[in-house]
Amino acid sequence: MEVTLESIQQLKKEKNAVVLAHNYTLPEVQDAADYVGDSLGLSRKAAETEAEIIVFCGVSFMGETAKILNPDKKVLLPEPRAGCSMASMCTAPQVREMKKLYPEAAVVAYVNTTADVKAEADICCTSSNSVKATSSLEEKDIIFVPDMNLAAYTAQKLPEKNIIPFHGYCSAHHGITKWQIEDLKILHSGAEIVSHPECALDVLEMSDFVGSTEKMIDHVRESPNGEFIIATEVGMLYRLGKARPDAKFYFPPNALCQTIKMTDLRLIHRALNECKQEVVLDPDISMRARIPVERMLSLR
Ligand code: CIZ
Repeated sequence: MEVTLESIQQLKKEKNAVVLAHNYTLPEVQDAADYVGDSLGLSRKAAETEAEIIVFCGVSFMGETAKILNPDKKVLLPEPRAGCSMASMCTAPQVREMKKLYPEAAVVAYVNTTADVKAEADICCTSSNSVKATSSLEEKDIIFVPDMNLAAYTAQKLPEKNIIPFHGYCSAHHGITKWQIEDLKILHSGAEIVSHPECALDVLEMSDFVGSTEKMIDHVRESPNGEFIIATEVGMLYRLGKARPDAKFYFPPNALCQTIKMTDLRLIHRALNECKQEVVLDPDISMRARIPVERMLSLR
């Protein structure tokens, strides 16, 4: 049977399901989704939805976050092997060790973490609210996991805090070098440099704008410029192109997350049809992880 957007719309109606997709997913997946966005927007949508089934098109920590917020709903991850290399770099025992070393410190966990790691945190954050989440804590000492680049970006914005980073990173963003950006700038001297805070600090320092994927799209939409060097995962081209069909976008050649591209229309159809590939979490971990996720969502 041919899988079409129409057949997915039909299944969504029959099953009372909503499809959420990250900005890096394949264009066909974004077209099938009810909402496409960054981690914060997706978490908010997951928390608000009335649908009985959430189909999460992204990587496993995103599906887990939706399940943490909706323990009584079915959350389906169409491709359960779609992991996040950064999330798998940091384990709960490692965070507990850091807590022992810095007993006075509070823990900020980027949402790109497993549920077990979130369960160890005082607050979660995304790339769009890491500064707000960190500054909402009374403690001066902050253990920040797992992304050392987001930690460095946040530390630069909050000199009053003592940020203790875990040494994790996103392979797609950490692999973007300032030399690649400089080369692109030589070729396209009028282009604005728009970067994601998972990039290394030397890339951020040469950027005209830094923000989460959704903030990058908002920035590009509003900018009078017609050319942009984009330091994030190449899947963003689809939304950027829709936001600014008149503009030109240049990406570093290696900015690719393979696992987020594993989900396609066929897998979404199968997950919906068979109601399989459900995200299952330990209820105790899930309950503990919900506290820092909700604390983040309550930030205004
Ligand atoms: O969509 C983004 O900006 C990513 C990759 C993470 C986030 O925190 O939203």
